[in-house]
Amino acid sequence: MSATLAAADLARLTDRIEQAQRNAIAIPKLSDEFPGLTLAQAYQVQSELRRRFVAGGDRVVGWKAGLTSKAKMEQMGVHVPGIGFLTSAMVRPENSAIETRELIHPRVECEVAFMTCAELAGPKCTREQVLAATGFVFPALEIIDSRFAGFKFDLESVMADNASSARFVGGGRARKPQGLDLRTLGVVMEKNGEIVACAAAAAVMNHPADAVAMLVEVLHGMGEVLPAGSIVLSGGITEAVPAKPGDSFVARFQELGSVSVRFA
Ligand code: OOG
Ligand code: MG
Repeated sequence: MSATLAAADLARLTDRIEQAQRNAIAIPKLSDEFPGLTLAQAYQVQSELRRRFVAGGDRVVGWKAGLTSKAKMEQMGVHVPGIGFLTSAMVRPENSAIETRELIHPRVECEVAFMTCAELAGPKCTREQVLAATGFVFPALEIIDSRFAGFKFDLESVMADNASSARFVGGGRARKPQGLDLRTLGVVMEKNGEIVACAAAAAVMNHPADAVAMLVEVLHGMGEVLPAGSIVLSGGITEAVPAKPGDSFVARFQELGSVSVRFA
């Protein structure tokens, strides 16, 4: 068990992330300023960020798993998955225009989203438990925006930065997971009408429900549970695609319909 951050360090590191996010100005990755930052300390920063947002009136509406596909891991050079929290301030309606100027260097990911109908908790969570606690799955686009210069980071820095969470959009058709094969579920991502990525959802840890199980286990380590009624993003199936003002994205999912977003 690594040492926890002293209160002054925790406040300083959390300030850095919060200011970078509020001002949409990139900062050096956190481990440059604080060498030796451990993963446990990084999650301590993330939890402090969450506490501040909730104190400011945001609601935690769910959680996300990140770096859960090989495509994402290779793209970012980080080969361990992690988690982040999702708040009411990050949700945008289907096909809405994302304010690009509020972000630093946004990228778009297509993901299978879960809506839970029972609590999930504990040190060991299985795919079967996740599926039994899932009310429905639906297609989502996540807009990530690393607060770090050049979108470059290590595992510790990115988890302190709430796994680059910025915005997300749900759409398509909600379906019960029973009767769907979430491994062979295909997705095609289009940017400005051209196909830019395609894959099957098994790219996410062989089964996207396994990413939710991983998330529950990491939450347990933080002393948290996944409440019923949580939205969970299971992680980008393909690599993330950069977005500029004027760009539009559509992810077309087999069985689940499509979800779209635009950038203003
Ligand atoms: C970290 C967040 C990754 C995903 O779906 O894999 C993520 C990043 O790549 O900036 O959200
Ligand atoms: Mg993601």
